[in-house]
Amino acid sequence: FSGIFIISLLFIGCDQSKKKTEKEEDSNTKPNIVYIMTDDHAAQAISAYGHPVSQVAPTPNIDRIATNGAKFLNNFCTNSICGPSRAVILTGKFSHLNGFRMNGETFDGSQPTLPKYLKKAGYQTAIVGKWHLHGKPQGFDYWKILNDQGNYYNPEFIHENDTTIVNGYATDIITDMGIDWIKEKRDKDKPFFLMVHHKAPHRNWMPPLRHINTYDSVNFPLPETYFSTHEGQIAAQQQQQTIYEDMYEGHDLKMTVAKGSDSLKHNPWTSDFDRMTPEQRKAWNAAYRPKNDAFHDANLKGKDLANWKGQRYLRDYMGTVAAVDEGVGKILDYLEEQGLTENTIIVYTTDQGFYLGEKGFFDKRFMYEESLAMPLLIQYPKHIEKGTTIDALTQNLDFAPTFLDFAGVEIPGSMQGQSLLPLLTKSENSKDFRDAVYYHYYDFPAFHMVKRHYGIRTKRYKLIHFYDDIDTWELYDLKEDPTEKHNLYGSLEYEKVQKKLHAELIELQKKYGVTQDEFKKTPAAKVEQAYENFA
Ligand code: SGN
Ligand code: CA
Repeated sequence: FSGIFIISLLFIGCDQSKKKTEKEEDSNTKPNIVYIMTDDHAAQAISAYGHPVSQVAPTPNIDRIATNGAKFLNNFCTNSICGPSRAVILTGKFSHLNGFRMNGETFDGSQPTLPKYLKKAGYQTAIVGKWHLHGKPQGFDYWKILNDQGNYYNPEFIHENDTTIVNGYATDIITDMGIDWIKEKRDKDKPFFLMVHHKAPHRNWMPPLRHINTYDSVNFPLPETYFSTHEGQIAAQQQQQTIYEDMYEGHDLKMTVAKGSDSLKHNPWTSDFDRMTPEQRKAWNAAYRPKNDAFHDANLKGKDLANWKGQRYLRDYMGTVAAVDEGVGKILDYLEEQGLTENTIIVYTTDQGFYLGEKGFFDKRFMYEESLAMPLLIQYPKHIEKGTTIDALTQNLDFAPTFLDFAGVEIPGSMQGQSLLPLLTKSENSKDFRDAVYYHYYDFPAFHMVKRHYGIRTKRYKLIHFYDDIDTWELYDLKEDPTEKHNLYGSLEYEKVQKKLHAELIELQKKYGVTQDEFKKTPAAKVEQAYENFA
């Protein structure tokens, strides 16, 4: 008996020491992940993507990630709106499976998520900044989140049971919270996963005081589709997100009622300005007064006025981006100083694409290119070659499987995305990755009145079905018509393409488990009422 006992003790001993070495090895080799995500950052406003707007207002720090690692050229969201995109990122599942289809719903936090899987695999997990899924974050060792959408100046943060105002500028505060967590709050024996989620550059585009004049003398190129009349695009004709028609002149464009006054024109959400300290407000007014006075003197009308609004929008938007870029630089520098760069995957992305005047729009929601696209940059010197570009059709759906793959965690079969690791390490060719992506937007009737729609995008084509209070199809040949001006649906020349896309769309819906329940219509009276309410 005693012999057996001693032998088994020996075995247990061996086993334990083996486990320990494995664990030690794990924490040395498992990469840290710093995931920086902004809110509404158009790829057009990141200089690494080469768009003319960003060339006059570059983002040198964000570009460092592209230079040191990989840039995705065809990365898309599955549902172009804040909360839903975040839910897809956390779960690796489409909205119809994770249950969060539109803003305002509450995310079922009890479901399996990326941070929970990573935690189980020995990671320390944290999130700071925008959450917007309502309900408290689960699966994070540490969290401090903005209250709802958050504010640029002196924002409120929720932490466990407290809601407190933190004085300062949101982007700077969130950056510092992220660095502080890496520096002071984590368990340094474990690999870590940190999500840094900014409010910027979300509406109402309030730059920090240090950037309220940065782009005053820059003339941003407005897109050639700025005055589009959306021929053949009924849903686009009926949206309410046109810069020169739907932006609130006070709240969004910071326009004043008269020369010599600091009083804002239409400003339904006064809290964005009222929450500034008297000193902040004074500095703000001192900067905007001369610009607004000059505007009053110019007495602009028609297209000139619309162009002026486009410039004001872009100057403010890029002012908020400038602070994001500085924050990214600060995080990158800190990781470098600490010798953490080699073993840390650094990601820069945003929750969905955004319009900078294309088709006359701001906001997102549509399956058109600017809001479907999601910039994505990833560096990880150990495994990703500098200056890699990837043109595979990728999605936010792939983020969770990718991070799990890098962390050596088995990807759960229930996740619908694919790991991007083989693309990043060049063991898989872009052309073999995926033929088409599926998209489905639900948030109607709602702010901006973009109708429900779903569709398929391949490398070259896009087929969209707008439903609910209309029933229209749109087809684009992105090679011939990259700005999606010509709806080709029903054209003889594209008959075959159209048929094939319809068949592929049905296949994708089958593959991803989309049922008839997803295509519900809103009662007509409710839609009508909403057009009035949101106008
Ligand atoms: C707010 C914005 C809208 C925006 C939604 C959704 N208005 O309602 O313009 O479309 O959020 O944005 S605001 O003036 O109140 O900011 S999202 O990023 O949360 O999806
Ligand atoms: Ca957003």
